[in-house]
Amino acid sequence: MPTASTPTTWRTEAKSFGRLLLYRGDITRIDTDAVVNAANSSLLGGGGVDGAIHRAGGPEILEACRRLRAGYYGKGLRTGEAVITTGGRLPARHVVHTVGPVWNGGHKQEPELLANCYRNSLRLATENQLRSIAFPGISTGVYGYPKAEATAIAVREVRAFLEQHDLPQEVVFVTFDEASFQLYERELE
Ligand code: AR6
Repeated sequence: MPTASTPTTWRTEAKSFGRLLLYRGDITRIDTDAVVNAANSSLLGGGGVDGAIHRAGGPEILEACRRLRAGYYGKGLRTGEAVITTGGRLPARHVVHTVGPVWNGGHKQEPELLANCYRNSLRLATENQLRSIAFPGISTGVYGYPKAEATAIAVREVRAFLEQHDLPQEVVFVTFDEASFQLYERELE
């Protein structure tokens, strides 16, 4: 059966920086082993990337999130933590849900919490033997994290992790707009 969102030719369009790739487009169409969702602590959906992932992936993802809430994550997922579910009908087999910090001026541990999102998501990828994972710009939408700072943290954390781990082999940064793409490009070059 065809998936709701068929993968695009993203791979041929992505810009490659060794094990890091940069792609401008819709993360719900990327067929990496996992895509990361910029979720909220309820895990029960929202707008932005979260809404797009649940829409494209279908009800299986929400059911998996509800099961997590019924179990260990009864109080929800804390900022900086990450969990993994099925990808439902997405081209990606898994979704890693993480909760980014809400930007509050920068003195409420936002940088550490955002770094934790990347580290914990990558740790789940390693533990689940995933070869590839795609990240959106966590916290850079509704949560208001300044994009340049968030991009620097994302690239720094992913690079540091990959230096220490063979898996995931490949990490894709997915941006929606051209300005964000250029921020990543500058960090990666
Ligand atoms: N593909 C790739 N990037 C996207 C897509 C997409 N389909 N859609 C948006 N972006 P946001 P946050 C970019 O607001 O700031 C939700 O309601 C977007 O341009 O999705 O972490 C959750 O439930 C931006 O740069 O996530 C939470 O309540 C980035 O993805 C809250 O929003 C993140 O924007 C989380 O806010």
